[in-house]
Amino acid sequence: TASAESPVGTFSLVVVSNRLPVDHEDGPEAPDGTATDVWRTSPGGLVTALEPLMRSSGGAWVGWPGVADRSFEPFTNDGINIVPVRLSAEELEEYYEGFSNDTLWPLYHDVIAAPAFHRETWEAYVTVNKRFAAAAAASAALGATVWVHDYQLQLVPRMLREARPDLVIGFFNHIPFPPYGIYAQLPWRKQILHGLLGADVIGFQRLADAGNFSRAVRRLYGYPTRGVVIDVPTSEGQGRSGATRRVIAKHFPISIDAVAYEEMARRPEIQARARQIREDLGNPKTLMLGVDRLDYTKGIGHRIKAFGELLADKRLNVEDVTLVQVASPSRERVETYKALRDEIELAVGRLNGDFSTISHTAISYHHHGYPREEMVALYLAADVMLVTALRDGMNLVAKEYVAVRFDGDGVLVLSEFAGAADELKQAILINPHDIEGTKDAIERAVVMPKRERTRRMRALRKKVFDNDVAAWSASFLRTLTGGAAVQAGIPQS
Ligand code: GDG
Repeated sequence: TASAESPVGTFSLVVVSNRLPVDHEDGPEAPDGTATDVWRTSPGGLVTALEPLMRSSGGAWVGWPGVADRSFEPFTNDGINIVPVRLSAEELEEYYEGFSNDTLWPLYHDVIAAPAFHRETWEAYVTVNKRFAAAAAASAALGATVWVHDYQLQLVPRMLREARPDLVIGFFNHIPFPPYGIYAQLPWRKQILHGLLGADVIGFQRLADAGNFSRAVRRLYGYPTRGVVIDVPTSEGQGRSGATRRVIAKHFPISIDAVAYEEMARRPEIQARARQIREDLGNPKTLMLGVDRLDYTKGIGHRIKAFGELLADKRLNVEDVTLVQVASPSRERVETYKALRDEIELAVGRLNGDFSTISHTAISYHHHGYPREEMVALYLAADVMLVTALRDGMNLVAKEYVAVRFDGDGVLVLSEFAGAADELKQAILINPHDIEGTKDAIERAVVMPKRERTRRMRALRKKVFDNDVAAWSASFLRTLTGGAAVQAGIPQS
């Protein structure tokens, strides 16, 4: 039963994420002079994955609409019920840019950048998590399933459970969960675990992430864990009754809508665009590609260093090989990201200054976001895809490249520190910190014989098409609702 003071909503499935699947824009002025609202669907992977389910189950999506200091009433967009959560500009700075992106993000990515620990931003994180939890609780029907996403909302599962013990609560962490030695730095390490353990199922990208999480729970709370099951006392801290809840912490590697990517790649105009891209670059023998948000976790600097040394060593020639690097703008108000942009652009400028000729540019660098069609044309055009992340939850770019290559060609160079490496074992796997090893891998990719390319790509494509994003969400939800049924004593077939 729900506790007396919490209102109960009407939706049987509620998804909660920091950003809504729609972006707000100011529309034209209405005749009475008031501004109208225009909503555009942001076609992210998560929306694609959950759209059919949201429609068929009449689900609701709770999240921030992308503009600060504005309140919006719930509405329906494309058959999905949208519940906007208000954030002030100050909260955005403290909860989102501060605690989420300047504390948790670097901490969870192996402290590649130094995490900032500030008590004020933590307070804002708690306040905003409460607001998301309240909005989700008010939307969820009795006994509904609520699926909370990502590191910005780790306190929401517990807050929800306290308000609404009737709910089935899932959480999925899109980024890595760090080893205990790193996680332990967090001043609020116990509060975060307590927050997450409010869920029935906690999903991670990799087996290792789920293991790191369970280890942290054992170290900080001493709860017994058996495989994927953690026994959590129902009244933590007191627990004298000995009653426990079963929480599942397990890996569910996220994926993409592989068929949609392949379909796009088969469109004649996209193939024509791919040919045009190669031609505009002077038809290099080998086109290499990097596609990343401009983020220090993506190892863009390491990639550029390896490429520069290959040119300097004359193992590659600028007349033959071009690297296209798309670095899409990201978190531009966070200092570390401003510094990273300067660093990368300095490196690109130097490398081009040293190696480009009038007719051949070594790195074609683009600090832009592109339409999805253009990304697919770039994947199609690229002989070698470079994913050199220093740490990455999954890395969907690697899977998108594979899905697009219906021609069975193309070579993927993939960091073992990206979650995708657990599945995509037929890529050329690298340790991006090992510059010599990375150079060898890039050279190997450039000269790889066609037969080997095809053999590897066929195996990679099987992986990506077998575990697509629909399979991912189905598997998570099956575990979640199955798990709840087990707890309620419902026999499972
Ligand atoms: C987080 C985790 C995990 C990039 N630039 C453009 C563009 N993109 C698209 C890519 C891809 C997505 O953005 C990036 O996804 P990634 O998985 O590579 O990385 P994160 O953004 O860091 O995502 C990650 C993911 O969550 C899912 O759980 O895999 O590990 O860090 O889809 O194609 N798309 C367009 N224009 C661009 O310029 N249209």
